[in-house]
Amino acid sequence: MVTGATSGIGRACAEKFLKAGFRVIVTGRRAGLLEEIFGPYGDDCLLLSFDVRDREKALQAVANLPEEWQCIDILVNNAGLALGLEPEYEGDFRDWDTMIDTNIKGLLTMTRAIVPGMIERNSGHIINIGSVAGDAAYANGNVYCATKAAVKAITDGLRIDVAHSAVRVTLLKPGLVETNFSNVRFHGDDERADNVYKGIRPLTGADIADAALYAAMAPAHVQIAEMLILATHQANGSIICRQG
Ligand code: NDP
Ligand code: 8X3
Repeated sequence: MVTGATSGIGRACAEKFLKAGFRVIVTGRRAGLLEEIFGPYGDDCLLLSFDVRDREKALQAVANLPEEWQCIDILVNNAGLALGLEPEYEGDFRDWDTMIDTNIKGLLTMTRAIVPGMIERNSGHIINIGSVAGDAAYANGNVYCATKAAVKAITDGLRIDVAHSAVRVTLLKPGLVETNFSNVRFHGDDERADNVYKGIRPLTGADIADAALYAAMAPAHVQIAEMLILATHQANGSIICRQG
């Protein structure tokens, strides 16, 4: 299952896993996009449209999975977003709530819904999409960085709690990936979004999907706990060397 498969990293993960022969449950709020992208995969895909912030609906979606889709081997907990890039003392309360509800609480809801089955089967893999933003705050990143720091702690906590089982837990921490992320962050200001990737060759969703597939395909005794994946001219969340 890949959450947030309608765009960017989630879409690339779903497509990469499909190519590798997995059957994939793809989720996102935009049902039309799910149909457009994944409809052609036919029986290899199950399309589920729900908002990860709607706990009732998310839990129901998992509880009502058709029988042949109930044993989820891998959950890519990807749905998430940044909203705004402003000093903390000027932040927008609604943006903060949306980020916290999606990036932290939504990820926890999906984890709580799916991990018990993995524990019961003594098999499974949770791949959480964190960020370099969770390693250290960068200017004006404040609440978004905090949500990704929370994803890091939540992932580490889960890894401890399932260590008695064969379930594996991976945290992927991408740096600059060119997706719809910045358009969403800047509320549709495409020019401001484009500037984020000026003068540097950013990562692509496919680069992150490669890392996810690598972690998933590692031998059963190997747990890729964490990967930090940066663009070549990016050193951390704050230091980006732009050319030209
Ligand atoms: P995109 O905006 O391209 O994709 C975000 C995906 O998340 C969409 O499929 C969207 O689907 C889904 N989503 C957002 N909110 C919800 C919600 N409430 N319920 C269900 N699905 C939701 O951005 P990215 O692919 O870049 O982002 C994916 C993840 O990667 C995020 O967690 C982000 O924080 C993380 N990340 C991104 C980086 C980057 O530089 N791009 C770097 C590091 C981490 P829909 O709108 O259809 O619901
Ligand atoms: C997304 C990467 O550096 O824009 O998490 O926050 S960054």
